[in-house]
Formats: sequence, structure tokens, C-alpha cells
Amino acid sequence: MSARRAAAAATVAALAATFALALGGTSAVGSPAAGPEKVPNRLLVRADEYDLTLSRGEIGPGPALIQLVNDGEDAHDLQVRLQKGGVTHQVAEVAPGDYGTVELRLKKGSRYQLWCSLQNHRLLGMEAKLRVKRKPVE
Ligand SMILES: [Cu+2]
Repeated sequence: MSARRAAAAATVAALAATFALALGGTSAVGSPAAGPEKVPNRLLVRADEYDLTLSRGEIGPGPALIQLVNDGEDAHDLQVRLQKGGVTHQVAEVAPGDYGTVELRLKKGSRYQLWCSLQNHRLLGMEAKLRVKRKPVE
């Protein structure tokens, strides 16, 4: 492992730890009037050459915060769209060791496609599927 790659890996580990803490603390976010359904579900997507690894394959419906962490040595982006088509949400190109986020509303009982649109990365394996349940997922 090169020094640069080691540094990038350390950054990603720190991000993942922060993300885990944020996950544990979501109940404290938002005012009582907003209600728990306003708290976004979170998904962590790890990118490297040439895979997208999701922190989970199923998620609850409604508002979601998707974070792309680039654990690779090349730049990557993230495109998110209902499998049946529609609006494409995206995290713009992220440099190695860096991260980006996108917020969107996930449609209940649906499936989403996630992929990297740079060069031929999708063909090389940078795609994944996300299933959105009808009810909230623990
Ligand atoms: Cu890519």
C-alpha cells in the first residue's frame, strides 16, 4: 500500500466512524414537531476500482442521505435513479480519499439503481441495487 493510499484509507476510516456516530444519534436530530419520519435514512456507499459497496441493500422509504466515500485511487461519482426510470440524483465527481453526499426522497416499495458514470466504470462493475421497503427498516 502506498503512503497516499494509506492516507486515503485513514480518511475513509475516520469518515466511517463519524458516519456510525451520526447513525447512532439520529433520534436526537430534528424538532419534536417534525416527527421521526423527517429524519433521513442514511446509506454509505464505498467506491473503489471497480466496485460500489453499500452499507446495506435495503432502506426505509422517505427522505434519505446518501454518502459516497471514495476509497479508491481514481475519481468516482454516484448516480441514483429508480430502476424503472425517472430523475437521476447525483453526487458529483469525488477525489480519492474524499466524500460527497446527496439527499433525495426514496419511493416506497421500489428499487433504485446506483452507478458511477465516469469513463467505463459502470461496465467494469461500479453499479449496485437498493431496495426500498414499504415500511421503515431498523
Ligand atoms: Cu468510477
